[in-house]
Amino acid sequence: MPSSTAYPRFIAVKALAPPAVKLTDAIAVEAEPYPFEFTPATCALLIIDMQRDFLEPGGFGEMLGNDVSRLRSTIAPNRKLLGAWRAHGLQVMHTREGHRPDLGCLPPAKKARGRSRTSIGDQGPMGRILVRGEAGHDIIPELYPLFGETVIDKPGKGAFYATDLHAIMQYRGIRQLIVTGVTTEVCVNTTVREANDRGYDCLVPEDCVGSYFPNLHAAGLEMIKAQGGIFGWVTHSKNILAALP
Ligand code: TIU
Repeated sequence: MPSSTAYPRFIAVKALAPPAVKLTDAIAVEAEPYPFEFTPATCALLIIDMQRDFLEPGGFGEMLGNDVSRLRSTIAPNRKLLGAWRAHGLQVMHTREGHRPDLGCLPPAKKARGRSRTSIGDQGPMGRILVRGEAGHDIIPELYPLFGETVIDKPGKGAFYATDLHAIMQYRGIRQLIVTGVTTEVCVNTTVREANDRGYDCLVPEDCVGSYFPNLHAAGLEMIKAQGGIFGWVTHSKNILAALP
């Protein structure tokens, strides 16, 4: 029999040692207006409306007269953050803005807004614009949801209005959100405000949200973090990645 000293006991003990920080521990992320403290196990990544209709030519975003290429810089940082959330087994949720094929959940005022030649529900190059089940309504392939990740179909700009998002968060014990996606001043901002009024803390990584308008993007972030974090916190995704165990 070899003596026990032949075994690399020290290395084995090191390998078995628990991580210094657990996913159920609170950690702090450098953010504005002050560090965001969160518990990864109860903090979901909520990716707003990264749909072909907003990020690709021929969809709703372009129909509104926007340069959709402006949103594409958000894809790579979102992929990185999503990869980290998945690797840690943390909760991921995606939203899609759109309407029932019968347009029953489309307010007539939203249909009429903008006075454009084509509007929501009309045929476009990626199918009927902003209609559930159409190619343009779906999430871009780069960030496509995995089986088991929650997808919230929302008729409005906010992810809580006329959806079961709040109930799902309650059932799963989600208390904080990292909110990313498009657009900063419209659906991201509305969702952060709705979450804030329901008692949730929201952290927005500035490189993972985007707008067709740089000035509104900046203002959208400013509004979230102003007045001591009136709606939430703003950071860069590198700070979140650095803070994860
Ligand atoms: N138009 C615009 O900036 N945004 C939207 O209509 N929806 C979302 O922000 N998702």
